[in-house]
Amino acid sequence: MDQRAATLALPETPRSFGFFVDGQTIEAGPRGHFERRSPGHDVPVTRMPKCTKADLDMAVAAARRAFEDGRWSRIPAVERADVLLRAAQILRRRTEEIAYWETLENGKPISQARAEVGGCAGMFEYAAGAARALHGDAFNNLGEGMFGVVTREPIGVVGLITPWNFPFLILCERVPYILAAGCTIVAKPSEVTSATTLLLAEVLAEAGLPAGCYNVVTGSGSTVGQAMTEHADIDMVSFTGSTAVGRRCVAAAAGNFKKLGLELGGKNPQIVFADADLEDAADGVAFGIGFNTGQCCVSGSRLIVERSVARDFEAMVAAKLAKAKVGDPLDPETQIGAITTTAQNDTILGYIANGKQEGARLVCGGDRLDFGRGQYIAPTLFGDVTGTMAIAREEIFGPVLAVMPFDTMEEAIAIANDTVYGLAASVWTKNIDKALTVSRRVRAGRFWVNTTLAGGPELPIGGFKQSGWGREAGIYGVEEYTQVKSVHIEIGRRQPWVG
Ligand code: TXE
Repeated sequence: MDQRAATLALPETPRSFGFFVDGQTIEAGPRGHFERRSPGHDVPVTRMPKCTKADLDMAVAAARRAFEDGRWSRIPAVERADVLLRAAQILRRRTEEIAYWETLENGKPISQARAEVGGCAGMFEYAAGAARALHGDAFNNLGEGMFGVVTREPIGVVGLITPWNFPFLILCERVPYILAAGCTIVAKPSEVTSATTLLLAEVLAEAGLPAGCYNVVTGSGSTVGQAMTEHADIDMVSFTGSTAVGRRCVAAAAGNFKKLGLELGGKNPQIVFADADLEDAADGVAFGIGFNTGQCCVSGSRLIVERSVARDFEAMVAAKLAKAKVGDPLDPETQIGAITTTAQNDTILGYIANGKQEGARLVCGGDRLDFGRGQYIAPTLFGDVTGTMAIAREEIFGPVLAVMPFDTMEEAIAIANDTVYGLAASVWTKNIDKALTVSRRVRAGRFWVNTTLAGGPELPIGGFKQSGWGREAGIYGVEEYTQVKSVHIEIGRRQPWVG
Protein backbone atom coordinates (compact mmCIF):
# COMPACT_ATOMS: atom_id res chain seq x y z
CA MET A 1 0.00 0.00 0.00
CA ASP A 2 1.22 3.51 -0.76
CA GLN A 3 1.22 4.72 2.83
CA ARG A 4 2.04 8.32 1.87
CA ALA A 5 -0.83 8.85 -0.57
CA ALA A 6 -3.26 7.26 1.88
CA THR A 7 -2.44 9.59 4.76
CA LEU A 8 -2.48 13.01 3.15
CA ALA A 9 -6.20 13.64 3.62
CA LEU A 10 -7.54 15.27 6.76
CA PRO A 11 -9.16 12.90 9.29
CA GLU A 12 -12.96 12.78 9.00
CA THR A 13 -13.41 12.88 12.76
CA PRO A 14 -10.93 13.82 15.47
CA ARG A 15 -8.95 10.90 16.88
CA SER A 16 -9.47 10.34 20.62
CA PHE A 17 -6.44 9.31 22.67
CA GLY A 18 -6.16 7.89 26.16
CA PHE A 19 -3.20 8.59 28.43
CA PHE A 20 -0.62 5.96 29.31
CA VAL A 21 0.38 4.65 32.75
CA ASP A 22 2.09 1.41 33.81
CA GLY A 23 1.82 -0.14 30.36
CA GLN A 24 -1.92 0.58 30.04
CA THR A 25 -3.88 3.10 28.03
CA ILE A 26 -6.48 4.83 30.19
CA GLU A 27 -9.43 6.50 28.49
CA ALA A 28 -10.40 10.06 29.41
CA GLY A 29 -13.80 9.05 30.86
CA PRO A 30 -15.15 11.68 33.26
CA ARG A 31 -12.00 13.82 32.95
CA GLY A 32 -13.14 15.12 29.57
CA HIS A 33 -10.97 16.09 26.61
CA PHE A 34 -8.99 18.95 25.14
CA GLU A 35 -9.84 19.18 21.45
CA ARG A 36 -7.05 20.18 19.09
CA ARG A 37 -7.76 21.90 15.78
CA SER A 38 -5.19 21.65 13.02
CA PRO A 39 -3.52 25.08 12.76
CA GLY A 40 -3.11 24.65 9.01
CA HIS A 41 -6.77 23.81 8.29
CA ASP A 42 -8.75 24.79 11.38
CA VAL A 43 -10.52 21.43 11.67
CA PRO A 44 -10.59 19.23 14.81
CA VAL A 45 -7.94 16.52 14.57
CA THR A 46 -7.31 15.07 18.03
CA ARG A 47 -8.88 14.84 21.49
CA MET A 48 -6.69 14.40 24.59
CA PRO A 49 -7.64 13.50 28.18
CA LYS A 50 -7.65 16.40 30.63
CA CYS A 51 -5.54 14.61 33.23
CA THR A 52 -5.48 15.66 36.86
CA LYS A 53 -2.93 15.83 39.61
CA ALA A 54 -4.21 12.43 40.81
CA ASP A 55 -3.38 10.98 37.39
CA LEU A 56 0.12 12.40 37.69
CA ASP A 57 0.50 10.82 41.14
CA MET A 58 -0.56 7.47 39.68
CA ALA A 59 2.00 7.78 36.88
CA VAL A 60 4.80 8.84 39.24
CA ALA A 61 4.00 5.88 41.51
CA ALA A 62 4.21 3.52 38.52
CA ALA A 63 7.51 5.04 37.41
CA ARG A 64 8.85 4.81 40.98
CA ARG A 65 7.90 1.11 41.30
CA ALA A 66 9.48 0.37 37.93
CA PHE A 67 12.64 2.19 38.93
CA GLU A 68 13.02 0.69 42.39
CA ASP A 69 12.40 -2.96 41.49
CA GLY A 70 15.20 -2.80 38.93
CA ARG A 71 13.20 -4.12 35.95
CA TRP A 72 15.00 -1.49 33.85
CA SER A 73 17.50 0.30 36.05
CA ARG A 74 19.44 -2.82 37.04
CA ILE A 75 19.35 -4.98 33.91
CA PRO A 76 22.52 -5.24 31.79
CA ALA A 77 23.00 -2.25 29.51
CA VAL A 78 23.07 -4.57 26.52
CA GLU A 79 19.43 -5.46 27.23
CA ARG A 80 18.49 -1.78 27.44
CA ALA A 81 20.31 -1.27 24.15
CA ASP A 82 18.28 -4.06 22.52
CA VAL A 83 15.02 -2.31 23.42
CA LEU A 84 16.28 1.05 22.13
CA LEU A 85 17.42 -0.51 18.83
CA ARG A 86 14.06 -2.23 18.37
CA ALA A 87 12.33 1.09 19.07
CA ALA A 88 14.41 2.68 16.30
CA GLN A 89 13.30 0.00 13.85
CA ILE A 90 9.64 0.46 14.79
CA LEU A 91 9.98 4.24 14.43
CA ARG A 92 11.32 3.78 10.91
CA ARG A 93 8.39 1.48 10.13
CA ARG A 94 5.82 3.91 11.59
CA THR A 95 7.41 7.13 10.31
CA GLU A 96 4.52 8.05 8.04
CA GLU A 97 1.88 7.71 10.75
CA ILE A 98 3.87 9.64 13.36
CA ALA A 99 4.73 12.40 10.87
CA TYR A 100 1.07 12.70 9.89
CA TRP A 101 -0.20 13.36 13.45
CA GLU A 102 2.75 15.64 14.15
CA THR A 103 1.89 17.72 11.10
CA LEU A 104 -1.82 17.87 11.91
CA GLU A 105 -1.30 19.06 15.47
CA ASN A 106 1.73 21.29 14.93
CA GLY A 107 1.25 22.70 11.41
CA LYS A 108 4.78 21.91 10.23
CA PRO A 109 5.33 20.66 6.65
CA ILE A 110 4.86 16.92 6.25
CA SER A 111 8.25 16.56 4.51
CA GLN A 112 9.91 18.12 7.55
CA ALA A 113 7.95 15.94 9.99
CA ARG A 114 9.04 12.81 8.10
CA ALA A 115 12.68 13.89 8.25
CA GLU A 116 12.37 14.62 11.97
CA VAL A 117 10.99 11.15 12.73
CA GLY A 118 13.92 9.65 10.78
CA GLY A 119 16.26 11.76 12.92
CA CYS A 120 14.52 10.50 16.05
CA ALA A 121 15.17 6.88 15.04
CA GLY A 122 18.84 7.85 14.81
CA MET A 123 18.69 9.20 18.37
CA PHE A 124 17.48 5.81 19.62
CA GLU A 125 20.25 4.02 17.71
CA TYR A 126 22.91 6.31 19.12
CA ALA A 127 21.54 6.06 22.66
CA ALA A 128 21.62 2.25 22.42
CA GLY A 129 25.38 2.47 21.96
CA ALA A 130 25.68 5.14 24.65
CA ALA A 131 23.88 2.86 27.15
CA ARG A 132 26.71 0.35 26.72
CA ALA A 133 29.46 2.98 26.60
CA LEU A 134 28.42 4.65 29.85
CA HIS A 135 31.06 4.00 32.48
CA GLY A 136 32.76 5.46 35.51
CA ASP A 137 36.34 5.85 36.55
CA ALA A 138 38.94 4.07 38.69
CA PHE A 139 41.74 5.44 40.90
CA ASN A 140 44.60 3.01 41.23
CA ASN A 141 46.98 5.65 42.57
CA LEU A 142 45.72 6.01 46.14
CA GLY A 143 48.48 3.94 47.80
CA GLU A 144 48.80 0.30 48.90
CA GLY A 145 45.69 0.30 51.06
CA MET A 146 43.08 2.07 48.99
CA PHE A 147 41.36 1.62 45.65
CA GLY A 148 38.85 4.19 44.41
CA VAL A 149 36.02 3.63 41.96
CA VAL A 150 33.62 6.23 40.59
CA THR A 151 30.36 4.82 39.30
CA ARG A 152 27.40 6.36 37.52
CA GLU A 153 23.91 5.41 38.64
CA PRO A 154 20.59 6.38 37.07
CA ILE A 155 19.15 9.44 38.80
CA GLY A 156 15.72 7.86 39.22
CA VAL A 157 12.27 9.02 38.10
CA VAL A 158 12.45 11.78 35.48
CA GLY A 159 9.61 14.17 34.65
CA LEU A 160 9.70 15.42 31.09
CA ILE A 161 7.85 18.61 30.12
CA THR A 162 7.92 19.37 26.41
CA PRO A 163 6.66 22.21 24.18
CA TRP A 164 4.65 22.34 20.97
CA ASN A 165 7.27 23.45 18.45
CA PHE A 166 9.00 20.07 18.02
CA PRO A 167 6.74 17.72 19.97
CA PHE A 168 8.41 14.52 18.77
CA LEU A 169 11.97 15.69 18.09
CA ILE A 170 12.43 17.35 21.49
CA LEU A 171 10.93 14.25 23.13
CA CYS A 172 13.38 11.99 21.31
CA GLU A 173 16.33 14.24 22.08
CA ARG A 174 15.65 13.16 25.67
CA VAL A 175 13.75 9.86 26.06
CA PRO A 176 16.35 7.44 24.58
CA TYR A 177 19.16 9.07 26.57
CA ILE A 178 17.17 8.98 29.81
CA LEU A 179 16.30 5.33 29.21
CA ALA A 180 19.92 4.57 28.29
CA ALA A 181 20.92 5.87 31.73
CA GLY A 182 18.47 3.42 33.35
CA CYS A 183 15.88 5.95 34.54
CA THR A 184 12.10 5.77 34.25
CA ILE A 185 9.96 8.57 32.80
CA VAL A 186 6.71 10.45 33.22
CA ALA A 187 6.21 12.70 30.19
CA LYS A 188 3.86 15.69 29.99
CA PRO A 189 3.59 16.96 26.42
CA SER A 190 2.20 20.35 25.47
CA GLU A 191 -1.59 20.29 25.70
CA VAL A 192 -1.85 21.21 21.99
CA THR A 193 0.57 18.59 20.61
CA SER A 194 0.28 15.40 22.67
CA ALA A 195 -0.45 12.77 19.99
CA THR A 196 3.07 11.72 19.06
CA THR A 197 4.20 11.51 22.70
CA LEU A 198 1.43 8.93 23.15
CA LEU A 199 2.36 7.14 19.93
CA LEU A 200 5.88 6.76 21.33
CA ALA A 201 4.34 4.82 24.25
CA GLU A 202 3.03 2.25 21.74
CA VAL A 203 6.40 2.09 20.02
CA LEU A 204 8.31 1.54 23.26
CA ALA A 205 5.85 -1.10 24.51
CA GLU A 206 6.20 -3.00 21.24
CA ALA A 207 9.98 -2.71 21.51
CA GLY A 208 9.84 -4.50 24.86
CA LEU A 209 10.23 -1.64 27.33
CA PRO A 210 8.82 -2.95 30.64
CA ALA A 211 5.56 -1.44 31.93
CA GLY A 212 5.96 1.66 34.10
CA CYS A 213 9.21 2.84 32.50
CA TYR A 214 7.57 5.36 30.14
CA ASN A 215 4.30 6.97 31.21
CA VAL A 216 2.44 9.86 29.58
CA VAL A 217 0.07 12.21 31.39
CA THR A 218 -1.66 14.74 29.17
CA GLY A 219 -2.93 18.01 30.57
CA SER A 220 -2.32 21.67 31.06
CA GLY A 221 0.92 23.25 32.18
CA SER A 222 -0.65 25.05 35.08
CA THR A 223 -2.05 21.83 36.61
CA VAL A 224 -0.08 18.74 35.55
CA GLY A 225 3.11 20.61 34.56
CA GLN A 226 3.26 22.67 37.73
CA ALA A 227 2.48 19.60 39.89
CA MET A 228 5.28 17.73 38.17
CA THR A 229 7.86 20.39 38.98
CA GLU A 230 6.68 20.39 42.62
CA HIS A 231 6.40 16.59 42.97
CA ALA A 232 8.34 15.18 45.92
CA ASP A 233 8.82 11.77 44.31
CA ILE A 234 10.36 12.97 41.04
CA ASP A 235 14.16 13.09 41.10
CA MET A 236 14.73 15.27 38.05
CA VAL A 237 12.67 17.35 35.64
CA SER A 238 13.73 18.16 32.12
CA PHE A 239 11.78 21.22 30.97
CA THR A 240 11.79 22.74 27.49
CA GLY A 241 9.76 25.88 26.98
CA SER A 242 9.65 29.56 27.76
CA THR A 243 12.13 31.29 30.03
CA ALA A 244 9.22 32.59 32.14
CA VAL A 245 7.97 29.07 32.93
CA GLY A 246 11.57 27.88 33.35
CA ARG A 247 11.91 30.39 36.17
CA ARG A 248 8.79 28.93 37.84
CA CYS A 249 10.29 25.45 37.53
CA VAL A 250 13.38 26.62 39.43
CA ALA A 251 11.20 27.93 42.28
CA ALA A 252 9.01 24.80 42.37
CA ALA A 253 12.00 22.41 42.33
CA ALA A 254 13.23 23.80 45.65
CA GLY A 255 10.68 21.60 47.49
CA ASN A 256 12.78 18.42 47.17
CA PHE A 257 15.82 19.97 45.45
CA LYS A 258 15.18 17.90 42.36
CA LYS A 259 17.72 18.34 39.61
CA LEU A 260 16.55 20.42 36.66
CA GLY A 261 17.47 20.38 33.01
CA LEU A 262 16.20 23.54 31.31
CA GLU A 263 16.19 24.40 27.61
CA LEU A 264 14.64 27.84 27.33
CA GLY A 265 14.43 30.75 24.90
CA GLY A 266 16.93 32.14 22.43
CA LYS A 267 17.66 35.25 20.35
CA ASN A 268 20.26 33.69 18.18
CA PRO A 269 22.71 35.68 16.04
CA GLN A 270 23.67 34.96 12.44
CA ILE A 271 26.96 36.84 11.91
CA VAL A 272 27.75 37.36 8.22
CA PHE A 273 31.12 38.79 7.11
CA ALA A 274 31.58 40.40 3.69
CA ASP A 275 34.06 37.65 2.73
CA ALA A 276 31.46 34.86 3.15
CA ASP A 277 30.02 32.91 0.23
CA LEU A 278 27.06 35.30 0.27
CA GLU A 279 24.79 33.15 -1.87
CA ASP A 280 25.27 30.18 0.48
CA ALA A 281 24.94 32.43 3.55
CA ALA A 282 21.72 34.04 2.28
CA ASP A 283 20.19 30.61 1.78
CA GLY A 284 21.34 29.54 5.26
CA VAL A 285 20.04 32.69 6.94
CA ALA A 286 16.64 32.32 5.19
CA PHE A 287 16.51 28.67 6.29
CA GLY A 288 17.53 29.63 9.84
CA ILE A 289 14.49 31.88 10.27
CA GLY A 290 12.01 30.15 7.92
CA PHE A 291 12.46 26.59 9.17
CA ASN A 292 9.56 25.51 11.41
CA THR A 293 8.10 29.03 10.79
CA GLY A 294 10.83 30.44 13.04
CA GLN A 295 9.32 28.58 15.99
CA CYS A 296 12.64 27.05 17.06
CA CYS A 297 14.51 27.90 20.22
CA VAL A 298 17.58 27.97 17.95
CA SER A 299 16.07 30.04 15.08
CA GLY A 300 18.60 32.57 13.78
CA SER A 301 16.50 35.66 14.46
CA ARG A 302 19.18 38.38 14.43
CA LEU A 303 21.14 38.96 11.22
CA ILE A 304 24.36 40.75 12.16
CA VAL A 305 25.91 41.61 8.80
CA GLU A 306 29.02 43.55 7.74
CA ARG A 307 27.88 47.03 6.69
CA SER A 308 29.68 47.01 3.30
CA VAL A 309 27.40 44.20 2.06
CA ALA A 310 24.40 44.73 4.36
CA ARG A 311 21.91 46.17 1.82
CA ASP A 312 22.81 43.69 -0.93
CA PHE A 313 22.74 40.77 1.47
CA GLU A 314 19.40 41.83 2.92
CA ALA A 315 17.95 41.80 -0.60
CA MET A 316 19.39 38.33 -1.24
CA VAL A 317 17.79 36.95 1.94
CA ALA A 318 14.48 38.65 1.11
CA ALA A 319 14.54 37.04 -2.37
CA LYS A 320 15.11 33.61 -0.80
CA LEU A 321 12.28 34.10 1.70
CA ALA A 322 9.92 35.26 -1.06
CA LYS A 323 10.66 32.05 -2.99
CA ALA A 324 10.18 29.63 -0.07
CA LYS A 325 6.85 27.84 -0.46
CA VAL A 326 4.43 28.69 2.35
CA GLY A 327 1.20 26.71 2.53
CA ASP A 328 -0.77 23.60 3.46
CA PRO A 329 1.39 21.50 5.79
CA LEU A 330 0.06 18.30 4.21
CA ASP A 331 1.34 19.33 0.77
CA PRO A 332 4.69 17.56 0.27
CA GLU A 333 6.04 20.63 -1.59
CA THR A 334 5.43 23.02 1.35
CA GLN A 335 8.53 24.43 3.05
CA ILE A 336 6.91 26.75 5.60
CA GLY A 337 3.67 25.68 7.28
CA ALA A 338 1.21 27.20 9.73
CA ILE A 339 1.79 29.02 13.02
CA THR A 340 1.14 26.42 15.71
CA THR A 341 -1.13 28.25 18.15
CA THR A 342 -3.51 31.17 17.92
CA ALA A 343 -1.74 32.80 20.87
CA GLN A 344 1.59 32.49 19.08
CA ASN A 345 0.07 33.90 15.90
CA ASP A 346 -1.10 36.95 17.85
CA THR A 347 2.31 37.28 19.54
CA ILE A 348 4.16 37.30 16.20
CA LEU A 349 1.77 39.81 14.60
CA GLY A 350 2.16 41.95 17.72
CA TYR A 351 5.96 41.99 17.32
CA ILE A 352 5.64 42.86 13.63
CA ALA A 353 3.39 45.82 14.51
CA ASN A 354 5.84 46.81 17.23
CA GLY A 355 8.80 46.69 14.81
CA LYS A 356 7.00 49.05 12.42
CA GLN A 357 6.03 51.35 15.27
CA GLU A 358 9.59 51.48 16.64
CA GLY A 359 10.87 52.63 13.22
CA ALA A 360 12.41 49.48 11.75
CA ARG A 361 12.29 49.33 7.93
CA LEU A 362 10.07 46.51 6.62
CA VAL A 363 11.95 44.79 3.78
CA CYS A 364 9.58 41.90 3.08
CA GLY A 365 6.59 40.06 4.54
CA GLY A 366 4.93 41.68 7.52
CA ASP A 367 1.46 40.25 7.17
CA ARG A 368 -0.71 37.21 7.50
CA LEU A 369 -1.22 35.02 4.45
CA ASP A 370 -4.76 34.04 3.60
CA PHE A 371 -5.21 30.51 2.26
CA GLY A 372 -8.90 30.44 3.13
CA ARG A 373 -8.31 28.53 6.39
CA GLY A 374 -5.60 28.13 9.01
CA GLN A 375 -3.11 30.68 10.31
CA TYR A 376 -0.07 31.67 8.25
CA ILE A 377 2.41 34.55 8.40
CA ALA A 378 4.68 35.65 5.54
CA PRO A 379 8.40 35.42 6.38
CA THR A 380 9.31 38.94 7.47
CA LEU A 381 12.56 40.90 7.38
CA PHE A 382 13.20 44.19 9.12
CA GLY A 383 16.19 46.44 8.28
CA ASP A 384 17.59 49.36 10.34
CA VAL A 385 17.01 47.54 13.59
CA THR A 386 18.72 48.98 16.66
CA GLY A 387 19.75 47.10 19.78
CA THR A 388 17.06 48.66 21.96
CA MET A 389 14.07 47.61 19.85
CA ALA A 390 11.89 44.78 21.14
CA ILE A 391 12.33 42.86 17.85
CA ALA A 392 16.11 42.87 18.52
CA ARG A 393 15.90 41.81 22.16
CA GLU A 394 12.93 39.51 22.73
CA GLU A 395 12.30 35.99 21.51
CA ILE A 396 9.54 36.36 18.89
CA PHE A 397 9.31 32.66 18.02
CA GLY A 398 8.10 33.31 14.50
CA PRO A 399 9.43 34.01 10.99
CA VAL A 400 10.70 37.51 11.77
CA LEU A 401 14.34 38.44 11.12
CA ALA A 402 15.98 41.64 12.43
CA VAL A 403 18.97 43.03 10.46
CA MET A 404 21.71 44.82 12.41
CA PRO A 405 24.83 45.98 10.52
CA PHE A 406 28.38 46.06 11.99
CA ASP A 407 31.73 47.55 11.02
CA THR A 408 34.32 45.55 12.97
CA MET A 409 34.57 42.00 14.29
CA GLU A 410 34.61 43.33 17.86
CA GLU A 411 31.35 45.15 17.20
CA ALA A 412 29.80 42.00 15.69
CA ILE A 413 30.76 39.98 18.77
CA ALA A 414 29.41 42.68 21.09
CA ILE A 415 26.04 42.80 19.28
CA ALA A 416 25.85 38.98 19.26
CA ASN A 417 26.45 38.86 23.03
CA ASP A 418 24.08 41.75 23.80
CA THR A 419 21.26 39.45 24.92
CA VAL A 420 20.18 37.62 28.06
CA TYR A 421 20.09 34.41 26.01
CA GLY A 422 22.89 32.11 24.88
CA LEU A 423 21.40 29.16 23.05
CA ALA A 424 22.94 29.16 19.56
CA ALA A 425 24.89 31.27 17.05
CA SER A 426 26.22 31.04 13.49
CA VAL A 427 29.09 32.72 11.68
CA TRP A 428 29.48 32.94 7.93
CA THR A 429 33.00 33.71 6.64
CA LYS A 430 35.75 32.13 4.53
CA ASN A 431 38.39 33.50 6.91
CA ILE A 432 39.38 30.81 9.41
CA ASP A 433 40.75 33.31 11.94
CA LYS A 434 37.47 35.22 12.05
CA ALA A 435 35.45 32.01 12.27
CA LEU A 436 37.47 30.69 15.20
CA THR A 437 37.65 34.00 17.06
CA VAL A 438 33.91 34.55 16.81
CA SER A 439 33.13 30.94 17.78
CA ARG A 440 35.30 31.33 20.91
CA ARG A 441 33.91 34.69 21.96
CA VAL A 442 30.16 34.37 21.36
CA ARG A 443 28.46 32.91 24.42
CA ALA A 444 26.18 30.15 23.16
CA GLY A 445 25.74 26.42 23.74
CA ARG A 446 25.62 25.56 20.05
CA PHE A 447 27.72 27.21 17.37
CA TRP A 448 27.65 26.78 13.61
CA VAL A 449 30.33 27.81 11.09
CA ASN A 450 29.06 28.33 7.54
CA THR A 451 25.89 26.46 8.31
CA THR A 452 22.98 26.68 10.73
CA LEU A 453 20.51 24.44 12.59
CA ALA A 454 22.74 21.43 11.96
CA GLY A 455 22.50 18.71 14.56
CA GLY A 456 22.47 15.01 15.30
CA PRO A 457 22.49 12.51 18.11
CA GLU A 458 26.20 12.90 18.89
CA LEU A 459 26.41 16.62 19.69
CA PRO A 460 24.96 17.97 22.93
CA ILE A 461 22.38 20.75 23.00
CA GLY A 462 21.66 23.38 25.64
CA GLY A 463 22.27 26.99 26.49
CA PHE A 464 24.46 29.54 28.23
CA LYS A 465 23.01 32.39 30.33
CA GLN A 466 19.19 32.55 30.56
CA SER A 467 18.81 29.89 27.86
CA GLY A 468 19.02 27.16 30.45
CA TRP A 469 20.87 24.58 32.46
CA GLY A 470 22.45 21.28 31.50
CA ARG A 471 22.85 19.47 28.21
CA GLU A 472 20.73 16.99 26.31
CA ALA A 473 21.88 14.40 23.71
CA GLY A 474 25.29 12.96 23.03
CA ILE A 475 27.04 11.07 25.80
CA TYR A 476 26.61 14.26 27.87
CA GLY A 477 22.85 13.79 27.58
CA VAL A 478 23.09 10.33 29.14
CA GLU A 479 25.41 11.52 31.91
CA GLU A 480 22.96 14.30 32.83
CA TYR A 481 20.52 11.63 34.00
CA THR A 482 23.03 9.91 36.28
CA GLN A 483 24.34 10.46 39.78
CA VAL A 484 28.03 10.04 40.45
CA LYS A 485 29.05 7.80 43.37
CA SER A 486 32.55 7.55 44.85
CA VAL A 487 33.42 4.12 46.24
CA HIS A 488 36.47 3.80 48.54
CA ILE A 489 37.70 0.23 48.89
CA GLU A 490 40.18 -0.72 51.63
CA ILE A 491 42.76 -3.34 50.67
CA GLY A 492 43.66 -5.37 53.76
CA ARG A 493 43.00 -3.90 57.24
CA ARG A 494 42.48 -0.26 58.13
CA GLN A 495 44.95 1.62 60.26
CA PRO A 496 43.27 1.19 63.69
CA TRP A 497 41.75 4.28 65.28
CA VAL A 498 41.93 3.01 68.85
CA GLY A 499 45.19 1.13 69.30
O1 TXE B 1 5.41 27.91 26.41
P1 TXE B 1 5.33 27.31 27.85
P2 TXE B 1 4.19 28.46 25.51
C1 TXE B 1 8.68 30.30 24.11
C2 TXE B 1 8.28 31.09 22.90
C3 TXE B 1 6.79 31.16 23.00
C4 TXE B 1 6.58 31.21 24.48
C5 TXE B 1 5.25 30.74 24.99
O2 TXE B 1 8.83 32.38 22.99
O3 TXE B 1 6.26 32.29 22.41
O4 TXE B 1 7.60 30.38 25.00
O5 TXE B 1 4.97 29.41 24.54
C6 TXE B 1 4.23 23.55 30.18
N1 TXE B 1 4.78 24.47 35.20
N2 TXE B 1 8.93 28.89 23.83
O6 TXE B 1 3.23 29.26 26.27
O7 TXE B 1 4.13 27.83 28.53
C7 TXE B 1 3.31 23.58 28.98
O8 TXE B 1 2.14 22.84 29.23
C8 TXE B 1 5.23 23.45 34.45
C9 TXE B 1 10.30 28.55 23.62
O9 TXE B 1 3.62 27.29 24.85
O10 TXE B 1 6.67 27.50 28.45
C10 TXE B 1 4.20 22.96 27.91
O11 TXE B 1 4.19 21.54 28.04
N3 TXE B 1 5.01 23.35 33.12
C11 TXE B 1 10.52 27.11 23.64
C12 TXE B 1 5.58 23.52 28.25
O12 TXE B 1 5.50 23.89 29.63
C13 TXE B 1 4.29 24.31 32.52
C14 TXE B 1 9.47 26.21 23.20
C15 TXE B 1 6.02 24.75 27.45
O13 TXE B 1 5.04 25.76 27.57
C16 TXE B 1 3.79 25.41 33.26
C17 TXE B 1 8.15 26.69 23.48
C18 TXE B 1 4.05 25.46 34.65
N4 TXE B 1 3.62 26.47 35.44
C19 TXE B 1 7.92 28.00 23.76
N5 TXE B 1 3.13 26.22 32.41
C20 TXE B 1 11.87 26.65 23.22
N6 TXE B 1 12.92 27.16 23.86
O14 TXE B 1 12.01 25.78 22.38
C21 TXE B 1 3.22 25.66 31.18
N7 TXE B 1 3.91 24.50 31.25
